[in-house]
Amino acid sequence: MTQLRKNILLDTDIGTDIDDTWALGLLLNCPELQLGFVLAATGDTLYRARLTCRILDEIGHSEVPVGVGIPTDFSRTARRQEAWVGNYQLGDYPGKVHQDGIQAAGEWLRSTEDATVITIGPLTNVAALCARHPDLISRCHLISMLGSIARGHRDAEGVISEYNVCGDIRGAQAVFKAPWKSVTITPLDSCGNIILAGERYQRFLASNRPIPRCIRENYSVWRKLDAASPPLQSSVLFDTVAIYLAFAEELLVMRELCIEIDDAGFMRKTAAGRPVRTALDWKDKEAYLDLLLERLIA
Ligand SMILES: [Ca+2]
Repeated sequence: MTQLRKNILLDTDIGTDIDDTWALGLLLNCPELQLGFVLAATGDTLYRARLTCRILDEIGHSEVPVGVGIPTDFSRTARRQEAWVGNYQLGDYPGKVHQDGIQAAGEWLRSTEDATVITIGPLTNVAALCARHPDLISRCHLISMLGSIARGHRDAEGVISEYNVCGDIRGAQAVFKAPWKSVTITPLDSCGNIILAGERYQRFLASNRPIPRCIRENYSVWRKLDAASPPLQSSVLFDTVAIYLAFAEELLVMRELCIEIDDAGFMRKTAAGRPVRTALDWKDKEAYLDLLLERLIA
């Protein structure tokens, strides 16, 4: 029997760190997942929606509707892929574009069986969805790249207030209090050191498929604005792990933790917290890097 593909709503702050662009490419190449809606999150959400539309158009996926999410403080937005977006406007997208992305995302959730919401940015949009549609949220699963339990970036010991939490702490707290069917996260503990390098990166460079080509074009524009990034490997691909968790988790060490988010944006393990399926570490990180590469160039 063929398994049905999971229906996915992706909420993304694509266009600042480049890992969202890789995550979007990975998602579209996963046969287990059906991308049904993309919602642009945080900062200059119009720019992020234009970037999403141009990527989807370029790689032949303009069947996916795109929503402009709630704009927040633009000073948090580095428009690092703007040179690649160029003059591309929302009206150029052959697919559907929704100026009120929250409303349209709510309608999509209402008409979709057993949806999974994947969030890979600060949680302003998703908190608004929870406030407007608590009845819909109780039918959905949530998967997030979010937080830090015992480690920070690049396996550094110690807990930090992670970007997607501290980008909207109240939003993150509200999302954690909403009645999701299930909540699963990849904190920095598992996603903070995912890099394609060496032979894997060479194979990524050599692929002529539309998705790796589009990621490479964006990465070269992005990298010009990030002098710290080494030339012959990817940057850290945090958000790809949230995509992986939407169809498998056997390569990860998973634990059910009760988590609360405090007012400074730290995750605290406490009996009063919400149960969260948490990817704490890898059972086999090398196997994940192989899978990531094979999916990206498939
Ligand atoms: Ca992100």
